[in-house]
Amino acid sequence: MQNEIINILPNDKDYVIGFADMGDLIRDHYPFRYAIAIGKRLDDTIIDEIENGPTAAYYELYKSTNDELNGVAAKISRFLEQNAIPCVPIQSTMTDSDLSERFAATLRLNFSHKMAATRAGLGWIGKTDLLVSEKFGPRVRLATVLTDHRFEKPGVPFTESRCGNCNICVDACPGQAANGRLWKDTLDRDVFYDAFKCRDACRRLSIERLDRKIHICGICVSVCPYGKRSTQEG
Ligand code: B12
Repeated sequence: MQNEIINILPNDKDYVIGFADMGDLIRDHYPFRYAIAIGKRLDDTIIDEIENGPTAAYYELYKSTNDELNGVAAKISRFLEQNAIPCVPIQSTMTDSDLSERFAATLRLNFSHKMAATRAGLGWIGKTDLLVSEKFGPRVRLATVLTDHRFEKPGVPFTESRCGNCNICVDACPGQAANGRLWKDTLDRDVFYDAFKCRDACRRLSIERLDRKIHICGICVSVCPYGKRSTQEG
């Protein structure tokens, strides 16, 4: 079953996939225990160019990557359904129904793609709260499919950060959103990273550089040495 799912990916050069046992982590909101975490690599040339803030090319890449990921998640869901396995794809982006009062007050959705990715063994959470994948660093966008099918070979979860003393993303963040503490899976987001400061900086840079009232930045994605290392390795 896992190999058949892996074969649904368009290629293995630009994608990572992992299988997670979520235990009770999402039980309050979803009647599923297992997750398929999917990451799509972001184009290195475009990511290298956003070291000082977002560009029009990055905004286009953000939209096209969401579309591609949603398509892959839908394909995997169709395959599971054809095999009579209940599942639900979680979109890469937010939908209008996500924009609740609770979200406005917390900037938290009921589902975290990054949590599925760490549980699937794809990577850890960096100091500016990005999923740093072993293969492509933070240069990935994510989508997830939830299911109640128990996979034969789930990934080994990451439970702590591998960022060590590196503070490059912390120093580069235009919103000064992170305080440099290392993530582990018992540490809440708000202890090491301020999502509101991040959002304010995303908004300011999107207006200044793209003349749009959106929230994109990407500087932390661009400067991470793990992502740059994956560029050098091709
Ligand atoms: C709301 C949101 C925002 C908010 C708040 C961001 C935040 N970090 O919480 C704002 C507007 C600020 C924002 C900004 C950006 N965002 Co945004 N955003 C989201 C969204 C829609 C929900 C995030 C959420 O609910 N967070 C709530 C907290 C609690 O969860 P979390 O931060 O996701 O992860 C925590 C837990 O998962 C926990 N955890 C992880 N493993 C485990 C295991 C266990 C056992 C436990 C208990 C906990 C645990 O660790 C994390 C830190 O505490 C997600 C999509 C999604 N549904 O996941 C995208 C997402 C996080 N954003 C993304 C991106 C790329 C960005 C930007 C770079 C914008 C841009 N495109 O230019 C910036 C920078 C963000 C940053 N440095 O984190 C990507 C991140 C990809 C990656 N490699 O990590 C996501 C996943 C979208 C996607 N489909 O790929 N975003």
